[in-house]
Amino acid sequence: MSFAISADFLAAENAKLEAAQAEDYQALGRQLSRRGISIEAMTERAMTYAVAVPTWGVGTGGTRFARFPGPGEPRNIHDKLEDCGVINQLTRVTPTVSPHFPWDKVADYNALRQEAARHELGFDAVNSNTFQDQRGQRHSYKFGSLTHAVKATRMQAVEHNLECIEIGRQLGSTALTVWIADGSNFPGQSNLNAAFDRYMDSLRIVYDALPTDWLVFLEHKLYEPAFYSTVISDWGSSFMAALELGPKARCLVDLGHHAPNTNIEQIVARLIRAGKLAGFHFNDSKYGDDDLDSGSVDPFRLFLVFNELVDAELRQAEGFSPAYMIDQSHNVTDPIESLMASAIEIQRAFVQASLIDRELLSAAQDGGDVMLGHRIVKQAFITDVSPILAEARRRKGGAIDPIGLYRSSGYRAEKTKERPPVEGTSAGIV
Ligand SMILES: [Mn+2]
Repeated sequence: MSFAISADFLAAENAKLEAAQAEDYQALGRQLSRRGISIEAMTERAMTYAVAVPTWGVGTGGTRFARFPGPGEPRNIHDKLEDCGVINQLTRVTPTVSPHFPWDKVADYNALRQEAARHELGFDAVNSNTFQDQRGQRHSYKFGSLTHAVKATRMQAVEHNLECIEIGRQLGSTALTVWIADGSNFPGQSNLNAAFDRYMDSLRIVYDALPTDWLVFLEHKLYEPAFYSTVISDWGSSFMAALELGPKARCLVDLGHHAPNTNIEQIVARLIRAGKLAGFHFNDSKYGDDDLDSGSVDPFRLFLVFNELVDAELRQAEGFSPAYMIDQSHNVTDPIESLMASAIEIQRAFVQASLIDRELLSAAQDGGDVMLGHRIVKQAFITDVSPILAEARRRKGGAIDPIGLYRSSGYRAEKTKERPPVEGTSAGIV
């Protein structure tokens, strides 16, 4: 019998914090009331928010130089689901997982779906992997996959994506996320337009195989592992591809896949306007695709992205239905703690952006009152909505203090006993 955090333990830990939580919640409620905001409405709103956890995120990641495994790491998809279940049990904001193939391959996907349901989890977008060679693979992706110059290699990559759709269908997923590492390291290595044309040819086959209610998410990235050119390098290339493919193709924004200082919230606004925003891979960064914890380096940027999202939601922008996923690499922290902290920071940005009085902001913008417009946005950002988030968790049966509770539960120590270390776990960076 594997160790699980019991409902009794959770209730007992929460009981210790309930009085303080009630006090903080009431104080914030009075403050928000003076601003014409109902804390109850905000708490209910917080309770509706959800973000998917990547199955690859619960293992320790690594860099190009090394990987330092943590104790009690998940050894397979079954252990990963267990860890993802704990993240949702305590935060109540991550009810789905985003799986990755072939890393999460099993023989029976119906059984896997039921196993996830026992952890109160469902499946979000499935991710294909043509950025590394698998054992026994016929054609190598060293010089590309969906855009490879050799047709047989492209077709192998296409077949893998078709297989991912089939697996996803069995898991109850309705989207395929495609990120390719294809690109070049040297000027002259690749014909920039020919590579894009081949991408379109490959993606068209994948697109045509999508079930009616499915979407394909195209993920762009400006560099790494290719360091001179990337085939789908930016939102422009992604948008062009999605536009040519058709209504079931949308653009996925991984926050780390942009040059430093890029105005990501403006890209988000443009994609919303075009009805082409697929959703997000949330993470944070200082320099490049650092895959750090969401909200850990630049929480203001995360908030500004949500400012656009909440604006689009409230004005019911056409075709607006973004998928929210985390995509991080945890190298020096316990991945469960990092994912819980990140999910909470993402939910925080959602609630903060919801505090903005849209009519007042619009009036300030139209009236040329620059400082007022800025202050409205900034006031929402500096409001500490922690008591709302804690209350949303408490009401949904989660933990008032998820990381504190996780630590005192001894979960990791128990898993370390249950899970002897294995070679080559499938954790990484996407
Ligand atoms: Mn990503």
